[in-house]
Amino acid sequence: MARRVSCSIVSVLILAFFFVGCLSFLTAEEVPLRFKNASRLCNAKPIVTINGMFPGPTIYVREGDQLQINVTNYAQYNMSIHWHGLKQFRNGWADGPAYITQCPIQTGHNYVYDINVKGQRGTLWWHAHILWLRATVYGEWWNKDIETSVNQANKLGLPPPMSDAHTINGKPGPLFPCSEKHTYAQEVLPGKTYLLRIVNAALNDDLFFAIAGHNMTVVEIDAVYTKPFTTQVLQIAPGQTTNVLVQMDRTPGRYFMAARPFMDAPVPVDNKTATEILQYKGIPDIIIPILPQLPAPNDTSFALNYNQKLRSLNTRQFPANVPTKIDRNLFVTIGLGVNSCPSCQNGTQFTASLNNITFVMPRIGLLQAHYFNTKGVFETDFPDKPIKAFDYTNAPLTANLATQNGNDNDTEQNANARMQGIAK
Ligand SMILES: [Cu+2]
Repeated sequence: MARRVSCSIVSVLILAFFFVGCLSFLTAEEVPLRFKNASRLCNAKPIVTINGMFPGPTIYVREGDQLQINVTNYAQYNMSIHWHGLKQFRNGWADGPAYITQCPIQTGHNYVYDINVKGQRGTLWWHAHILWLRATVYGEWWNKDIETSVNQANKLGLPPPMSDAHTINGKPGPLFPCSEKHTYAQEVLPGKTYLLRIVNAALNDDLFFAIAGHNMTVVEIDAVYTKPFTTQVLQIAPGQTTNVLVQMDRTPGRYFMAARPFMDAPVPVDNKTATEILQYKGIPDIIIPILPQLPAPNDTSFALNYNQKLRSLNTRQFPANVPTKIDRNLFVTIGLGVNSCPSCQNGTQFTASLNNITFVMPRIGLLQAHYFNTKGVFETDFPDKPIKAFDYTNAPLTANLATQNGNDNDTEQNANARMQGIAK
């Protein structure tokens, strides 16, 4: 049976946050739309909220449910909602990335996402999906308007500005200024085991996460059961989810949960520590919590070790059905190129690429172009391997780092301007 949820996007920027669990379904009540100022780190700014909430509401569904989510955009930016990690089997129209599977929802318009939840169980999440507007309900906070800052950085060819804080449940924790009253404390009962649903909602940062004094048993990642393993520290990539079991078996007290980025390349990241508090019932707020030990920000061996522990559960009930017959081999390198940019500060601009080809934002959704067989929107000759072989992993890279455009009909500046609603 279809279930219908109304979500209203409000305010200046957008934000969203949500989980799919295997619990019962809650119908979100429609909440009157309102612009909302959020304040963190002594700075207030307007942000987009969903149903007036920051972070947005949680949606609980059962496996097998069909969901209809009616998103109405009352913000002044065009945007869409991406249902991150939900497998949209032959259902691409409901996936949500703007200009990929749909045009963004314009201000004052709505779009109904029709989703079947099949073959997945655990935690997934949703968020706004257009450029850096996806930063709003995310796990990072910028004091300045992030859309403006990113546009300025792009014009100058500079890396995007670092965030001012990571957050946990929208809050940076008491290690930050003006954050005492914005600290999240989770009350727990001694002797119980809790399931924590953890989402890395940062834009680009891999994160370490730990709870002082407590081990975590990883049981599910990205809505797939894993072979359980116990660890003191999690590593979680942006967009990834991890469910863990935690036993409250320590001396009742207050313990910090903490998150900080992992970065072992020479790239500046916001390496401050976000915290929230695990608080045993009955323990007064005046007790100062203990901080967990996190690996050093550049601890490559921790990262390699941790990732080797990730295995699917692979039981008869939950098999890992990996296709073993290969029809066509693809070799795709993901990289950061450097293109010449005469108007940029250093005459160059960083450019993300696959097989040294840069994506250029199209004028209409790619799925739409595919469906209506519209020519000139995308090309179908993406190479099975990089056109020019190079040393893919070693530094320093001295070869020509320039990329090619995936679409000859447009410029990136035009595409960016269109996304901001400046050009049509
Ligand atoms: Cu996503």
